Amino acid sequence: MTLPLPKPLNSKPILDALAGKVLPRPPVWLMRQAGRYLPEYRELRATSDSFMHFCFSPDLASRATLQPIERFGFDAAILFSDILVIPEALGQKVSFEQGEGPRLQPIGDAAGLSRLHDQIDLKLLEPVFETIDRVKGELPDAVAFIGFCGAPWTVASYMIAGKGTPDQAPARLFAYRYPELFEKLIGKLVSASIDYLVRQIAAGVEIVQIFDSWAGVLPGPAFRKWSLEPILKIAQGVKAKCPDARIIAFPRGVATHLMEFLDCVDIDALGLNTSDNTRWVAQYIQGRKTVQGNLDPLVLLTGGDSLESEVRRILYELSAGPFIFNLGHGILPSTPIEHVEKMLRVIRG
Ligand code: 1CP
Repeated sequence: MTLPLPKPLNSKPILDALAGKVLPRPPVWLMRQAGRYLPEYRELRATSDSFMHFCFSPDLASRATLQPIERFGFDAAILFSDILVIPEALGQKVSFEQGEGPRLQPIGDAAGLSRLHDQIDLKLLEPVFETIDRVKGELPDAVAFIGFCGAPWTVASYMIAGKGTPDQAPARLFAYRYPELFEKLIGKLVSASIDYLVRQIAAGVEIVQIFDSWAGVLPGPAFRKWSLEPILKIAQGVKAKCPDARIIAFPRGVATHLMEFLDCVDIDALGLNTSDNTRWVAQYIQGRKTVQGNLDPLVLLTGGDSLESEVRRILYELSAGPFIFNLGHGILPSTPIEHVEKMLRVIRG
C-alpha cells in the first residue's frame, strides 16, 4: 500500500502570506477584480437586467467570480456579490439604477428601523452559498477563495442615505443625533454579518474580507464606536465559530487610527488604502501583521512608466515583510486590461 505524500503546510501562497510568511514574490489579487473593466463580465452582465438578480444567480455569479482567475491567474478569487445583500436580507429592498449606483428606501427614524427584520434571512442568501459551492469545485489548487461583507458602519451608511454619498453625511448626522437608535442598527448588522460570514465559510471560502470603505470619514470616538468595535465583534464571532478561517480587514482611509485598530482587533491581515505610507507600514506594521495593498487604482488606469515604477516601489517597500499585493481601493471600470497584464508581469518578474 502506498501512503499519500504529506501535503505542504499550505498549497496556497495567500494562506502562507496570511500565516505571516515572507514569500519570494507576493501573491496578488485585486479588489473588484470581477467587474466592468472585463469585456467578458460586461457580456455576462448584459444577460440580466438587474444587478441584484445577477448577484442572486449562482450560475451568473459563479461565472463572474471565475472570469478574472481564468484571464489573469490571480492568487485568490473573490466571491461575486455585493455588500448590500445584507440590507436586502434584513428586509430593506435594494436596487441598482443603470449608471447611478444603489438605491434603498432610506432609514430616517425609529419607524424606518423597526421595519427591518430582527435577524438576517439566511434563506434569501442561499443562492450566494450555492455560488460558493459551485466556485470552490472549479478553482485551481493554489488559488484561495475569499468571501466578504461590508462592515456595519459602511453598510449602515447606505441604509440610512438610501444611496452612495461623497462623505456619508446622512449616516454621520443620524449617528450623532440618535446614538441609541444607531447602536441598535449597528448591533443588528454585527449579528447579521457574523451569521452571514460563518455560512460563507461553511459553504467553502477560506478567507473573509470585511470592507469598511467609509471608516475614514469618522472622527476618533465615532471611529472606535462605529467602525473598530463592530469589526472587533465580527472578528471574534467568526473566529469563535470558525477558528481556521482567515480574516482581512479593510478600514479604508483611517490613517493614524490604523495602529489602534491593530492593537484591538484580532485579524490576519490589514488592507491598506491608497494613501497609507508604505515606508511607515513596513517599519511599524509589518513586524506584527500581514498587509495587503495598495497601488493607486488611478495609476493602474494610467499605465506606462508610472505604473511600472509605482509597482516596483511598492514591491521594494513592502516585500521584506508578509505581504499580499493589491490595489488601495477597487479597480476602476475604465482600466485597460493590458495595464493589469503589465502590473502582473512586473510583480511576477
Ligand atoms: O452592474 C454592475 O456591474 C454594477 C457594479 C458593481 C459590481 C461589479 C457593484 C455595484 N458591485 C459590484 C461587485 C462587488 N461589490 C464586489 C465583488 C466583485 C469583486 O470584488 O471582484 C465587491 C467585493 C463589492 C463590494 C462593495 N460594494 C463595496 C466595498 C468595496 C468598495 O469598493 O469600497 C461597496 C461600497 C459597494 C457598494 C456598491 N455596489 C455597487 C456600486 C457601484 C457601489 C458603490 C456605490 C456608491 O458608493 O456610490
